[in-house]
Amino acid sequence: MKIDLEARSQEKYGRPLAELDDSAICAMLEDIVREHAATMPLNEGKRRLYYLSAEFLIGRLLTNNLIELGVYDDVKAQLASAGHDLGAVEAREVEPSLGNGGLGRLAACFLDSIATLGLPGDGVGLNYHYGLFHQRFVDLQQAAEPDGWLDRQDWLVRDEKAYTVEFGGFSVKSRLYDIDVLGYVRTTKNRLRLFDLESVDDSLVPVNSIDFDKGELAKNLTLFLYPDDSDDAGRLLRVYQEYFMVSNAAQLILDEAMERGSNLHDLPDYAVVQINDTHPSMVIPELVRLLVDVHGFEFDEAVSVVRRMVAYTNHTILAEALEKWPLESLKTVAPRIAEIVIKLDELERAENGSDDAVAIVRDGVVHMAHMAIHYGFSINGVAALHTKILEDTELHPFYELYPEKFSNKTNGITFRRWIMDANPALSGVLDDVLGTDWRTSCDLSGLLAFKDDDAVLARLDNAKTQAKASMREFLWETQGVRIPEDAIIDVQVKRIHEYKRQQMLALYIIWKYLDIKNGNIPARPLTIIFGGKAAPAYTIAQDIIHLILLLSRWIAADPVVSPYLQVVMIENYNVSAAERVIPAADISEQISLASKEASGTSNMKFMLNGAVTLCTLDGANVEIADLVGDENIYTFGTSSKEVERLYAEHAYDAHAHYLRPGVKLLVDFITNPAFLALGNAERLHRLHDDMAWKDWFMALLDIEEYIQKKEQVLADYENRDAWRKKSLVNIAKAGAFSSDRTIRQYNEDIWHL
Ligand code: NBG
Repeated sequence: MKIDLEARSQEKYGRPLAELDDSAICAMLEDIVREHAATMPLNEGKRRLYYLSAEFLIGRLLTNNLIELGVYDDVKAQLASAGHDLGAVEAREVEPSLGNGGLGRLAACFLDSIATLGLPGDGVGLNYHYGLFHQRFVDLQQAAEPDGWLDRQDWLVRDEKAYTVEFGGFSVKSRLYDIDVLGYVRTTKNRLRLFDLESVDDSLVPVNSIDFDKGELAKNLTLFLYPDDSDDAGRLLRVYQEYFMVSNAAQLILDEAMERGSNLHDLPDYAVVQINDTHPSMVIPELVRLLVDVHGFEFDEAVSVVRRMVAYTNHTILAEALEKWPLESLKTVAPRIAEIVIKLDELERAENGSDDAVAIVRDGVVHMAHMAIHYGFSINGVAALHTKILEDTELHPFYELYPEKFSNKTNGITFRRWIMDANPALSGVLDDVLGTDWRTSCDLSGLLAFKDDDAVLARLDNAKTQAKASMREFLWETQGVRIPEDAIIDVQVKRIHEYKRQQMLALYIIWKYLDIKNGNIPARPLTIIFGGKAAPAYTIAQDIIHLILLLSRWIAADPVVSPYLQVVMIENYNVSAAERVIPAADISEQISLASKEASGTSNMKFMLNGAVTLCTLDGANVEIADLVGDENIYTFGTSSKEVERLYAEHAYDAHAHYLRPGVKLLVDFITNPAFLALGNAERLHRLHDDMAWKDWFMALLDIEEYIQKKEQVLADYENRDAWRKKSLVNIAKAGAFSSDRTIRQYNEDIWHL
């Protein structure tokens, strides 16, 4: 592809490139990419993958697409010679926040890899008008504001396909928008297909608030990703959204299969559906419904067709995230689907002679995961440990029924975004040292040969310095904070959740603060960076944010401690922020309570960018530890086996741990009078009492070992040569976590495209 920006500028704006502002250039580049993508043919193949997901956290697309098209360097150079900076141009693009965190970002990485491998496969989801809320900090607390993106985006292309979705008592018309998904240096593409409502009404969303009337379904169905589900109206709206998504998806799947020659009896030869977590699992009864009611199939045959084409990925063992909907809700939303679900339940009970433990409908509640396992042909976990826990414990009765359906597919990340786009300095060093093959193979193991090469180690170190400079600039511009140049950068960025234990890092900060106060002056400054949103209905998570913000302010105001310790909580952490912060990190905090983090994917991004991991043996951390070896990672904490035992036997006594002198001191700091005066006393008391009496995710169990480990990490950092080697080994071993590898495995074991 050849681009002449000067000519284009004249054509579009009638002005020379040098005179355009960043927004105009951004819009022009988006046009160029979109128009070019429109001419690219789709990946073809008899069997097509439909990756169904309620979330696609795609991030900004411009730079990424320029990289995929292989024109990034050229565009950058043309802009530079006209006095423009591509970085500043790219910052003009709005970021769609169509996801929460790992689950949605994984879906986006997967789309990138599916396209890069040239496989025929599209993402299917919803075109939310407002993504996850925009986070602001007001009075040291999280405030949630609507995050509209549609009116300022340039990628969605209207598709002529449209369907009718029948709900109980009314029906709606849908509208489809596509975003082209390009693969790395490929001439063919896939699409992300987002369904919207024809009759949606944006004016229902009040300015500055994410509260809205949940009653007017024909107008609000696609307004929000994750409407607050702490009340019945919100939960019901979720079911409406999910059914809207899968009904459209199922109609699209049948349509396209027939267009390509399927008689529907052979549908599994034409389509395979991957259900990303339980949100899209109603696609099973919906496909059955369409085959029976619209296409005249017998129920049994319809079921047998659907069984051969649906696969399910589980992303969590947390009960709160395994959806269970009241049968009554299904009856309200889609009565025919409720009928089919009941029949599927009866059929399963008859076939397996099985009991309530694995039932789809039990006590008036529909277990979505159970339906997906019985009627899907594959179920996978997202890291080795997670899959093992599913097989041995959480889903054990299902594993006994269908051992052949279970497999592991350890998550991955796309190297296009997470190193080529996010870390040009490091990418450049890798090109020089390894040649550019790694850009397609994602194999970085050649780096190991340079473990003792001072020149290469120095170059890697220099890339880290550049990444830190870029992050410092970003944090100054967007957050108004200055980071010391020589600070160790210690980062925990992810959704705020007690199981991820941001509160444990907060306790470490208190410990460190007191330690410095006691005269133990660190060798160099430590900057601890948090980023993440707390679900609006999740009170304790908001309390944790409050504590972090308060600690940040408290420490910044302390003249003795502040030169050595800094706490930063990034406002509105998102994919764009991640791209600036992750490359700069020295320490990657992956400190979830063992057994609770299904995989984690930021752990992989940090590793790829040369951070050293400080972690519990949870999720994919276990695999990282195996790969890099003991000397290149810091692990601590109670094992997942022991944690499972503590839960099973109700044997964890939070208060006993709290009463240990070293621990009590830290927890009680949260409610010291000066602190209470500066912050929100209600939040601080609640958080304190929760930790002292409940501590459901056992932060107090691991805190002492965590503090020790972290101090060891900081001491080891001072041995700069040894640390650089650790960093090199981490980068060299990260190839295992390329999502290209993950997608190859899905394809070989599950999809067979
Ligand atoms: C998340 C897990 C992460 C995992 C991602 C992607 C949900 C429900 N699950 O550990 O918490 O990395 O999924 O698999 O968001």
